[in-house]
Amino acid sequence: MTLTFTKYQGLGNDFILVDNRSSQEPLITPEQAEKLCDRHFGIGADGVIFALPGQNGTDYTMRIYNSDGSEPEMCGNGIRCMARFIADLEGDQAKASYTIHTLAGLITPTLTEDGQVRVDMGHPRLMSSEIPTTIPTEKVIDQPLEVAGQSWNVTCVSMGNPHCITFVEDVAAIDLEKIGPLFEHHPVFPARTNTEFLQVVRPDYIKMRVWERGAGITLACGTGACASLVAAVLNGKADRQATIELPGGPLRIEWAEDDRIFMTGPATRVFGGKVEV
Ligand code: ZDP
Repeated sequence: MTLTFTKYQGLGNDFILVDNRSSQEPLITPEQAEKLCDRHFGIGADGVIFALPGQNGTDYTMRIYNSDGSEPEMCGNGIRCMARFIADLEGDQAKASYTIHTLAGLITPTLTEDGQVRVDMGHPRLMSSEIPTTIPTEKVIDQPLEVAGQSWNVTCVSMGNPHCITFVEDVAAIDLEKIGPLFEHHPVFPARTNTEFLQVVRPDYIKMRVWERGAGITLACGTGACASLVAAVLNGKADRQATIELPGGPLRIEWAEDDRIFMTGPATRVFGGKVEV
């Protein structure tokens, strides 16, 4: 079959967007998505995102396949791209704000006048069972974890998807290619995990590098930036509003007093096309 797609990117975290309004199920399989994400034999992307009809009274439903074909619950950069994509699809009918159902619950992106997308990401979850992790404390805040023969102090936060955060002196010095997979597949994370390495430069400015579950090294991770701010606040290292500097550029993250997280950043159309799957 021929699939019509549009590519978008948010800080270099890139996605193939599919207009899936005609069906409740994604138009392609996880295996087909994995092939399309391949940077040499396919279109190239960190994941495929499907804009499906809404559920529970929402405007749309978002589903996503990672570049390895696995399905995460949520995707922060992806939902900014999806908001821009549906506004582009709807043209004159486009709204400033959309309600989107995801496997992590209701997410609400707003297209702002300065061309950014601000997303109400909902609440962070901290209970070990919600991450999920088998690290034997109720919450995992600054707990030791043995990885690659070294002890790391980790904090675990779920933004619907799992994140393991650790603070380092110099993010540039981390051998992500080697260490990332060892965190992702560590036996204490039954659903695997995304891993963020943070260098706190100032309480309102943090550098972050990420190894993503199912996608490896990416230039940015929205849910990861949100989880990182929460972890930095819980460890007494950051303000509740900060800029998270990713290899692909900065994201503005805010942990509001009512416990909701807001993420603000760009989302840009790259190109569209048709591909045989
Ligand atoms: O949880 C996972 O398996 C992630 N790979 C999902 C994608 C997260 C993303 N990078 C983000 O911005 O939140 C898209």
